Amino acid sequence: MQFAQDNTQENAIPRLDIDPFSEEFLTDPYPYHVELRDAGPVVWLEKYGIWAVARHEQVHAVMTDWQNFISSAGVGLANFRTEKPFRPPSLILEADPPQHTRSRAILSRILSPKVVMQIKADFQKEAETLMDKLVEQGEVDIIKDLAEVYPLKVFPDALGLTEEGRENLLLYGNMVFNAFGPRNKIFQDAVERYEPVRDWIMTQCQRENLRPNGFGDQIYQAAEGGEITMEEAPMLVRSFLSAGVDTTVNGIGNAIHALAEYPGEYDKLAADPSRARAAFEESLRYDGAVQTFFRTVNTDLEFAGVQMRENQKVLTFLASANRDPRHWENPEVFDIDRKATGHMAFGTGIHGCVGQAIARMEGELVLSALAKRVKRIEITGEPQRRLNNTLRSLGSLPVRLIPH
Ligand code: OVM
Repeated sequence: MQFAQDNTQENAIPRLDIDPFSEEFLTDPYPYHVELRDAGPVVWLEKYGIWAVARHEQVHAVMTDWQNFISSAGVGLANFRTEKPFRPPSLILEADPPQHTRSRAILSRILSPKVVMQIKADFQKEAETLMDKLVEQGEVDIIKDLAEVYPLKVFPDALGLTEEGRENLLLYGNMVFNAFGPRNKIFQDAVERYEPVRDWIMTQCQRENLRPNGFGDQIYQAAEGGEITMEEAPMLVRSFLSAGVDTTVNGIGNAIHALAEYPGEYDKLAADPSRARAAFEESLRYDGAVQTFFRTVNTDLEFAGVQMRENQKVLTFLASANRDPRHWENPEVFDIDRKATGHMAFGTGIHGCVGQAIARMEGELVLSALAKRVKRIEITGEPQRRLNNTLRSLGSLPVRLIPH
């Protein structure tokens, strides 16, 4: 690491040549997070000419200051003020107030904790049925047979999507989350695989393809009520398709991976399945699906002792904040008894995950169905990573499920 001797800065700025989108980093980001956090509260990443924050305090500070650290210029590496977005910007993720406020109000109503309670019975039935089948099989792939199957069933059902072609959502999500990073090989491969399903995705956002009164149709009802325009409705449905599947697929995959790697923690859960919610929460802290998001500096400002300039990009390491020893005790330990609240896996502030109630419910129901049936999880083969510029993702986790 080098320290710049810049007399205009009160403190020397740590300048690192780490590439957070390299294969080495994405394969195991956690040792790099230590380096980033220890270098300082804010660091400059030479390779991309961007700021980065990796400590809990600064990640939280950036995330809660939406006026200075804006989203409308994109929440990936690209700056929409100077570069063409790879797709029309999201009306909620890549927006600031007042546009963001309008979109957010609709989505928070559709995904409110009250609504989530009303669909819980359906989501639970699916989790229990699927787990019965997996335990019967005995030898399964947690990713391909469970983590990719469950969210791809329950969430599109709630949206009101047709049965046919739902697996296309995985290719779409994979591409969207890669697109927050640089135009590297990982991104190029994802775009290539998504290209054939591009039209299918946008077609699913049309009202005639959404079951009456499902989440998707409710967006159109909000448009009828004048909250947004009819042209904006399919774009908000697109947000469900972008953010609602890959996130929970990887959240569930990472949770069971952590439990399989910490048999002592799994024992606690298997002895008391009512701890499923706490176990899922801790897995979000320990190995969350969404690792990073960017913001854009709206106006020249000073932050944590450094002078930032309008239009500069700031990379926030959510998953590093979640293991910052300045905030957590023994952060490298997966401990389902810990109070994991305050983690950044869902972000925080006005852009904090609007679907977090439904995400938590999916995680809880899957872990609880597992714990009720399975005494022990044995990893039977090398877990395979699927590298993604934003998501912490496994492609395969072969296990044997030993029943009670
Ligand atoms: C969206 C969107 C896409 C990806 C992620 C996300 C985590 C939102 O299109 O609105 O939130």
